[in-house]
Amino acid sequence: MIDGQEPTDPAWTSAAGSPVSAAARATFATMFAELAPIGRDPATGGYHRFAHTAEDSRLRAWFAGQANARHLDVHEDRAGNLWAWWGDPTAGEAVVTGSHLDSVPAGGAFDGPLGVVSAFAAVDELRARSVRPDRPLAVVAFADEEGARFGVACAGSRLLTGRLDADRARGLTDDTGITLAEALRATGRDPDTLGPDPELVARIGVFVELHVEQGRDLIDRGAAVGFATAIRAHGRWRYESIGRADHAGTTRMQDRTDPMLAHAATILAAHTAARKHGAVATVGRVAVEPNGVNAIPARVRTWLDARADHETVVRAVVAEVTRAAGVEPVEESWTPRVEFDPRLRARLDGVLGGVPALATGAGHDAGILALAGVPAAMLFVRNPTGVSHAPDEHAEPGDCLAGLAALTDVLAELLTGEVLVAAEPPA
Ligand code: HGY
Ligand code: MN
Ligand code: MN
Repeated sequence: MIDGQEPTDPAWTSAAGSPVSAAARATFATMFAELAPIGRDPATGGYHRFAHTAEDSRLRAWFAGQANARHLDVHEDRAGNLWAWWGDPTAGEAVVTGSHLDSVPAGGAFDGPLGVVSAFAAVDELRARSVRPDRPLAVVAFADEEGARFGVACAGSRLLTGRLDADRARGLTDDTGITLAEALRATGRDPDTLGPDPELVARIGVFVELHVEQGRDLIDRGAAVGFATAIRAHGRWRYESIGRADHAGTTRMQDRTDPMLAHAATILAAHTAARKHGAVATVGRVAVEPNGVNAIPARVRTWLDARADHETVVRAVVAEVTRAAGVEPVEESWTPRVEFDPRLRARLDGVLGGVPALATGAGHDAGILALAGVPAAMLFVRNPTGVSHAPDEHAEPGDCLAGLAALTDVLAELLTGEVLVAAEPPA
């Protein structure tokens, strides 16, 4: 839910001590108010904004509208990501900022959109401060960051950097059997253009993503804004258990081949192994066929999301779950641990004057770009509920504005400083 989404709401317009201009405060609230109804379920307050759907098309239209209103040149890259350029994109290494607009099922309002809204508002604020960039700036909205429809997290940034093979991507299917290629065609795009764009990636001098915190670190440390130090290793695996479909009432227990038993073992093993290894593991999605109350299932698919500080720990958890499941899983996506560039972090910390630094268990496009060699950084904005990927996800207007001020300060430094990223971190 977004409280105070009205541009006139005092939470946004109160001038006392606000770190950003009145115009930016009003624009920020207006942008969130425009996004609020897109994909929102009035019954739960949750968001359904899946890739390459009608909601996605409305979000893309919104992005283009915001870019045009700021005279930024919009283009969609070969991976479906949206870019809005301030300055000539070929005039030197670009400073890029943004996030994503898609959501998980029944997702929160801030995961993704906060970074894109803040990026557009930061352009306004930079202009209000008469900052004259020495290099191009781009606002980006990465496609399909959550992988909620086609199963691969950060699909847009993985395609862009070549971490997701275009042929594999075209064949990914959603739970109705529609392929990504078909979904792209249905929204007027050509799936044959999908693929990496190394020339575009090479032009990114630095990427900074602002994101709502997905946890309680900043609450507990009493800070509105923080820095990311690392993203923990994480992946997704799909287990398929095959049974023999039959009648629930006439099939003796000793005669059954019920795949639900393997499914249950998978879940219990995930919880046991995660606690044992100090990891986290989640089974949040199941597909049962034919999914009838009075029919023994023919097939059960179980998706495992497992994460830990290091890859070896994640692999140990998955190995134990696999033993319990009795079947080898398909690895749908894998992201090794990412340590964000310490040189960049040291430089930006100098700008922000020492905000808390925290590792995260949430994956982000900034992590995928960092894995591709792009100097990347993340700013987090306090989430008073600590909840994410659910309607209770929240950020207070004052903290959103503190995040906007921090992002603006960081971008001003990167746009006008001599060197994008210092050769060595300061002593
Ligand atoms: O799943 C994640 O960690 C991210 O929100 N995509
Ligand atoms: Mn997310
Ligand atoms: Mn996100």
